[in-house]
Formats: sequence, C-alpha cells, structure tokens
Amino acid sequence: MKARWCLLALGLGLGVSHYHCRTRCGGTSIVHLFEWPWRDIAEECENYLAPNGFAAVQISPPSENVVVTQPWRPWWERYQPISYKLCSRSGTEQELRDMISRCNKVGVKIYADVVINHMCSASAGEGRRSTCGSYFNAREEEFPSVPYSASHFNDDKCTTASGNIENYQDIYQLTASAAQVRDCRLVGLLDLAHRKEHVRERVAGYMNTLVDMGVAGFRVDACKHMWPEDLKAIYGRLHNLNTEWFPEGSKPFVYQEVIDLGGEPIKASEYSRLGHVTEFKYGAKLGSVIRRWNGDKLADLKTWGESWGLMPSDQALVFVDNHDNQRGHGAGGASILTFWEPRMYKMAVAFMLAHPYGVTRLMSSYRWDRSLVEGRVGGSCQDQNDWMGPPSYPDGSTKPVPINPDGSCGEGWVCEHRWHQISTLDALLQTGMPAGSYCDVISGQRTAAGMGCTGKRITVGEDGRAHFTIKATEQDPFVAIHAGSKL
Ligand code: QV4
Ligand code: CA
Repeated sequence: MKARWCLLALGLGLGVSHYHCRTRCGGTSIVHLFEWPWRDIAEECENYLAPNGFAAVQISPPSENVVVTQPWRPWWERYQPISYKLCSRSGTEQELRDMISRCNKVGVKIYADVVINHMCSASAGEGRRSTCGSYFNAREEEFPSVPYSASHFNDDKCTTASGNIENYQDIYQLTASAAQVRDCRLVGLLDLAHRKEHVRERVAGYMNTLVDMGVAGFRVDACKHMWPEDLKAIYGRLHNLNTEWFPEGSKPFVYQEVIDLGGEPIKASEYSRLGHVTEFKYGAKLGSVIRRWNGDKLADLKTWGESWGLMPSDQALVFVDNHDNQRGHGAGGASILTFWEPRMYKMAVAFMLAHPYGVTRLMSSYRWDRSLVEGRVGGSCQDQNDWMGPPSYPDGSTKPVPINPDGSCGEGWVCEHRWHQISTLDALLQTGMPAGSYCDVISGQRTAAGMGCTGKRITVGEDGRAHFTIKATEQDPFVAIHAGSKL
C-alpha cells in the first residue's frame, strides 16, 4: 500500500533563480516598496525584511525626474526622467547610498527600477522643475545634465503621423508594427535612440553607477518599447556586482517589463534570453480564478503553471498586482486583485508564495482617495484619482512610513508585506490522514524510541484536519507528515 503523505510549502524558499538567488538565500521573494523614502527602506530591511526572510526590495526609480504639478505630484512623474542624477522624491543620493549599504549588510538585495526607454514628455516644457533642479528643454530635446540632445532621440525613425505609438495590434505588418512600438513615443515620452553609441554608453553608465553603489539588479521599465538587440548590448556592458557584498563574478539580476497577454506581434519570449520577464497573465488569470469568474474553481489551480499558457517558470517574474494595474494603468484589467479586496487578495498572495512557479514579487502600496466612475468600455470603472502620489506634505515631500505598535503601518501606507497572512502560512487544513500526533519529517524525525520527535509535532484531529504554521524565516519552509511519522 502506498504511504499517505501530506506536504505543505511556503514559497518564500522556492523558485530559485540563477542570479537572483546565487548567494546564501533566506528567501526568494521581492517586495516592491512603491514610493517609499530611502530612509524607511533602510529601517525596513533591518527591522522586518531580513528577520522575516525577504530576499530583495524593488525601489521606485532613483533617477531625477520632472516635477509635475498638474495633477499635483502624481506617482507617474517618476517615469519621466530628466537626468541620471540620483535625487528623487524618495531622498538624496547620500540616503540612497546609505540605504543600499544597510540593506546589503543584513542580506536584503536592492533592485532598482530603471527608466531608460525615454526621457520626459514632449510637452513637459522648459526650465528647472525637476527633482535635482537640472535644466531641461523638452521641446528642443535638450537634457544637458546627461547630456542628451535632439540627435539622441528616435524622431527620424518613427513614421506615425503623431510621432506617438498608435497601434500595438498591427499583426499583418510585423516589422513595421514592431518598429512603431519601439521607435515611436510611448504616450508622448521622448524616445531614446539606443542604437547610438552615446546613448548606450550613458544608459549603461547610469546602471553601472547603481551596481557600483551595491544594487543587485534591475527592473527594466518599458522593455517592449526597446529592441532586444539594443538591450543586449547595454546589459553586456554592466559591471559585476560590488564585491563588498557579493561573490566575485556575480552578475546583476535583470527582470524586464514586457506586457504580453497574447495577440500582439511583440512577444515576451524575445526578451527571455536576456533576463527574466514579467508574466502579466499570472495575476490576470489568478484573479479570475479566485473571483470564480468564467466558472473557474480553486481546485483547477492544481495544474497551475505552463499548461495555463504561462511562460516557462525559470524565466518568469510573477505578482498578483503591480503599481500600474492596481489602479487601472497598464494591463490585466478588472480581474486583478489588490489590497482593496483584502480577503481574496490574501488568498491570491498565499497561493503565489506557496506555489513553485517563477520569482515572486509582493506589492506594498499606499492608500489613495479612490474615485470610481462609470465609463470604460466593457462596463468597468475608471478611477479619476489613479494619478495620486504617496502620502505627502503640502510641499510635495513624501511622508515617512510610521510603524504602529501592532506591526502595521500608519499614515496611509498599506504595507501588504507586513500582513500576517503574507509572511506566515498559518492554516487549518484537511490532511485526509488518521487522527493522531505526527512528526514533521522536514524539521526533524521520529526518535528510535518511537514516541519522540526532534522536529515539529503536528496534531491531526478526528476530522482529519491539522493546524500548520510555517514562518518565512524558516530555512526549509516545508512541513511533511506521513503514515510512518505517526507517534
Ligand atoms: C498624455 C496623452 C498622450 C499625449 C501626452 C503628451 O495620453 O497621448 O501624447 O499626454 O501631451 C503620463 C500620463 C499620460 C501622458 C503622459 C505624457 O498618464 O496621460 O500622456 O504622462 O505626458 C506611467 C503611467 C503613465 C504616465 C507615464 C509617464 O502609467 O500614465 O503617463 O508613467 O509619466 C504600456 C507599456 C508599459 C507601461 C504601461 C503603463 O507597454 O511599458 O503601458 N508600463 C511602464 C510603467 C508605467 C510607466 C511607463 C511604463 C512609462 O510600469 O508606470 O507609465 O515609463 O502597456
Ligand atoms: Ca523606444
């Protein structure tokens, strides 16, 4: 007779990826501390992330950006660079440097979000309304602090009437369509010409400044809008990680933002040989199953993975929601789950962490004054306040993240990553095994005498259910009991 087993896993220790987890790895989850100030990230690494087994933090873009005042200081101004100087709403260069070093010291890696496809909007004007006060002239395409000027942009290559990307869907003219998506402006953002040596040198120089400061990798923004061969050339110039914290010869971990839900000429697979790629189908499909849309059942998740049309696991960066689709930007649509629906959100995140697919990323958000109005095609709502930036003072500076005595965050910071259910698996589950006391054979074993156990003891009730707790800090986040481990 086959022995009956019950195996449970908390996914913080799963999904090992070559670069991401090359060294001693407590866990493998990345947490996106969206819009957090550098000082608070340093404290969070020391006080919470390291002790709870998080592997890395994704930080908001550290480069200088345009200051947008209409609407007032939207989060998305950080996706409009003015230079590669390192002052931003999250803090000064010195604070950035200090944070990277303090996080590295406690074994939490820093991945920087880098915006290299474009500079600011063509309509951003002229002057010094930028986060380090650098001069720029968007109409003339002058960014002297890099420096970039008109010849470093793609205007000569783009052939659409508006100069913007007008059609992502033109599957009948593959080359022309791909050229438009890569060589024209994404929503009016000045599009850099990465074919040119000067641009490659400046972009790689920016990324190398961060590598030398101690970052361990990058989230590369808007990769669909850059040619894979140009990205390859840029990545090829990246330095190895700083040996103050990482083993000699370690390469930066790169994950590329490409939204591929199918049906467009540009495929995620064009980028996966260069590094990891965001898998946007993951959150969209998981959200739909947990909402029980289209007759989907939770039990269907037993086949979750590539057979659902997801890319190969070892190439994927996965998440339930991201900073765009939690507010209706980007892709994923109405099925995306966020902290606004906490019960289903916790189920989705717990499933993601427990399932061994992809490198997982948790979202850590701030609350904003959501204002949903009817109006999108398909009957879904649009949030008129989807632009609102992080909790801030009237002068626009970001408020610190206060931690309450119970471990939750104050001042509008949501801190999903601190939600109890997200860092600990704590569940009453049906094992289908006979009642009794069992020895967990992962954390220990039954002693020779029979009744002793060197690891955790798990008690299965008369109804077959047992209470399990696995903490993210545990070295092996698994529990396994079987008929032979009954005490
Ligand atoms: C508007 C009009 C344009 C017009 C332009 C100029 O829409 O048609 O040409 O004015 O007058 C902001 C505004 C947007 C405005 C644009 C330029 O929202 O309305 O265009 O600025 O002034 C973020 C936000 C964008 C924001 C952008 C820059 O989501 O709304 O644009 O930052 O501030 C695609 C891409 C994918 C992308 C996703 C959102 O393939 O790469 O859309 N995702 C990433 C980031 C995302 C970021 C960008 C890319 C751009 O995750 O946060 O966009 O860096 O799917
Ligand atoms: Ca481009």
